[in-house]
Amino acid sequence: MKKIALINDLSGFGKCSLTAAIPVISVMGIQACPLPTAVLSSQTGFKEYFCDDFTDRMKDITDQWKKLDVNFDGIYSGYLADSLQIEKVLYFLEQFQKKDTLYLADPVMADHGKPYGMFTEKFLQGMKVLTRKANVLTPNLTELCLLADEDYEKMIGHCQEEDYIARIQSVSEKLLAKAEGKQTIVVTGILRKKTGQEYVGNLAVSAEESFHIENPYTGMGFSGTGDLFASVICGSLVKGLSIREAMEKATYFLQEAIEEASKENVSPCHGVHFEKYLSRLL
Ligand code: PXL
Repeated sequence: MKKIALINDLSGFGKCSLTAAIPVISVMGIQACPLPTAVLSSQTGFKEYFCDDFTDRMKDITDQWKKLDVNFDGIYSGYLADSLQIEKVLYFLEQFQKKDTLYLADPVMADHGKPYGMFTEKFLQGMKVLTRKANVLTPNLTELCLLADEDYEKMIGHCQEEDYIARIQSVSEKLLAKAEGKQTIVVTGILRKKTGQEYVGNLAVSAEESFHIENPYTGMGFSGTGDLFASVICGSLVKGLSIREAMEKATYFLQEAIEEASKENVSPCHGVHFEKYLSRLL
């Protein structure tokens, strides 16, 4: 059976990180091997939360796995609490990243132009190093701009223009040029208005191809949808699907769950009822 190492936190509420990745990877017929980076009462978007940081345990788990002599077909790293955790992931990659391992890095650090609590200049520099080692990157537009040293506010100033997606593509290409090997960048949650209707889309850019899939935007964003999206991409690519097939699968899985949560006014920090749609990934 194929295996994916999931380097992410375990949050009791918020349907994100490991509680999103484990069910998705499992239903896709792949063994999910969680390496928890922290255990939280809920994701950090809640007003208050308890967090038990696992930074010190990350190397211990990595070393024990090394002794087990296991191999991974995929490695997926998500939310990391600080730059020390980035170093622990780099150590994990030294042990387990082989030529044919698919490494997906989700550079979680900001959204809608605002950095998350863990963000520092040092964290960004660490994330730049980490993401260069990835085969696939899933930044949102804010994270793409941070990684490529571009001005996010200036970029979204062009959101009503014809060439908005082409502009995002050229920033992605700038980042691709800096990477060591072949990479695919999937820019997630791109919002734009066309003829009075708002759309949300994802743009995939690699050396070979570039394409953009978008759907009408419900006006609401929910905790964990980025993690669910990245999990489907990672599982699909490990199973040998193309990036286009992977993105179509992720959209088919999430679109209705997001529409339903928006209609039912689900509290955004609690996340969508993705459980009802897991069978779409079988
Ligand atoms: O969904 C990203 C994420 C994962 N884990 C934790 C978070 C967040 C986003 O805020 O707080 C703990």
